[in-house]
Amino acid sequence: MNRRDMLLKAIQAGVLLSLPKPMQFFANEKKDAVLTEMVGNALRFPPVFTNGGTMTLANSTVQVWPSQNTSAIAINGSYPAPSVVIEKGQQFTANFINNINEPTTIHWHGVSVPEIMDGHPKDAVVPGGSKTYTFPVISRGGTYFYHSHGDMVTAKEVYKGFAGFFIIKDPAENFNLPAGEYDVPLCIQDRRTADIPEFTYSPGTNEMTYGYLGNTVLVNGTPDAYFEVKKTLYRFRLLNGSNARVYKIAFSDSRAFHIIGTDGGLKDAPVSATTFTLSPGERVEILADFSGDTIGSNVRLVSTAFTHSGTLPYKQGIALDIIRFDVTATGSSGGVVPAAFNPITYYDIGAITNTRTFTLTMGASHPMHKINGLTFDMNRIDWEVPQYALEEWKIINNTADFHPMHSHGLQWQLYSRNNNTNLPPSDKGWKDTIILAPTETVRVLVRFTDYKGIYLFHCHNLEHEDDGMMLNFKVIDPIGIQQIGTSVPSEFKLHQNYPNPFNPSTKIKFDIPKAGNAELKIFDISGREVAVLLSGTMQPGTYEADWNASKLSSGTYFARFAAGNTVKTIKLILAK
Ligand SMILES: [Cu+2]
Repeated sequence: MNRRDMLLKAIQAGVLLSLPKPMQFFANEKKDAVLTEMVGNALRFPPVFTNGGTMTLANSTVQVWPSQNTSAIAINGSYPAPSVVIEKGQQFTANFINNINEPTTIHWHGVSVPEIMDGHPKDAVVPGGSKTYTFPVISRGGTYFYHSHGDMVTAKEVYKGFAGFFIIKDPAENFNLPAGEYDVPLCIQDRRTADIPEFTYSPGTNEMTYGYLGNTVLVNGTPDAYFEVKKTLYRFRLLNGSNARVYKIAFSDSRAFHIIGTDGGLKDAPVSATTFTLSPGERVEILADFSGDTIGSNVRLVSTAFTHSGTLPYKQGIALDIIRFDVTATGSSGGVVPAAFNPITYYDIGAITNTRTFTLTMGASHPMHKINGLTFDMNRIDWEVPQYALEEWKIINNTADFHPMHSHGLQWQLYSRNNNTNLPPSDKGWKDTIILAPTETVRVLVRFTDYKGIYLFHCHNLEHEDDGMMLNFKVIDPIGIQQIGTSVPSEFKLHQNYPNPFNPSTKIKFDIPKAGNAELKIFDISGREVAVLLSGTMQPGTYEADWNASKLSSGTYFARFAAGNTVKTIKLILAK
């Protein structure tokens, strides 16, 4: 057995490892707190993308470190890629031109888009080719992310620069949060001091096992970044755009801040915290208050050290500086910490119709990382999910590594970690990427409401993803709902069910005159929800739902239909 095999066996067995550290790592390791003694570089902001414009992907020369050139894979010559800032309800359009020498795609991470716009590697744009990405922005206001999703080249392309913000603003969400210069996106990416000024990407076996980790942090592409703040409240939108690095975010003086948003937008209320975990692909928004700081002082945002198996160079859990905030002036953002945001309806674990189990494993040879013993096959559909069905996805991490698991096509809700439902604030809310610590099991509640089609479920450690830790699933027609005819009705309407009384099945017809959210739920006489027949975005038409009540006892039930401004209820009699 060679050393690599021993290593992998040990990982499989969950054994903590202590391997010799190469000298080079120490020679280049940045000492904690060095940043405060350095002048550093003013935080950069990517240019804002003009909606309807062109995104040209090309090998480009960019300046990351002062007076040095870096070879990047950039969009419109910019690293990081231009930031999309768009209002909910608008149509997003980008003409993507692929001028690099391999097929690739853009994935709009966390944003709900039709299958053919999702950037699945099956829909790759060939070298020299182009594609118009266009979709209505229907997702919640929030901080999203776009990046390469080319087949087995995602990790390299993201590392070399192919990633940017996709920020959705929702004018209906007006909570007097800090805005303008006080609303600051921070894309956090790790790189290697040994490779400065290049983004050299050359993963070996260890890096395919653990992920390609760096030992220095760029924020919005800025090394040793500082940002001058006034003595007031700021909104920071944190995006982990790293390939594999997990950060434990905190301020250097351990001060409290408020967590206000997760992957899918604002939480139901701000929650005070002093730290949170941010894994690749995740976003967390915070409010930080500098009003009590002294002009001339500074505080750093850092990743604090945490323990993790493995002592390889650049290992997970090393302490890292992220950005220094220099307090330079008085001023007021006018922003507040609201008492609450809009309520989030949390799914009811008792209402799930199906549980799927996904077991993550790590093997001894490529492909190493598997889900249910499988690796990615572009042409294989691994499971089908009925639209609108509420499902539990139980993900079991049988490895000694972190796996940030991500699903395309929806925002989901974490239900528990190791059966603990008391979740930290960065986990509670709308999520599309959930970190699994070594040997951890999570239960996630999942309901696809917006689009049918083929989407991806994968690890967002990009080395793991490219190694095949990714599966295809297909969102299919909802169970028991059919569209009747093609005519568009003139008003929202719920028809009386037939037959009624019934045993055990009945049909419920409803009319939807215009696109939008619709719900059709069944309640028993005590008001308990017993079935969700529909919950999500519907196109105009007349539909018929089949409801099978074979598992319920005789009695009176109510079907409640809510769509547009209409709420209608009918009485159903189950007579067995
Ligand atoms: Cu993974």
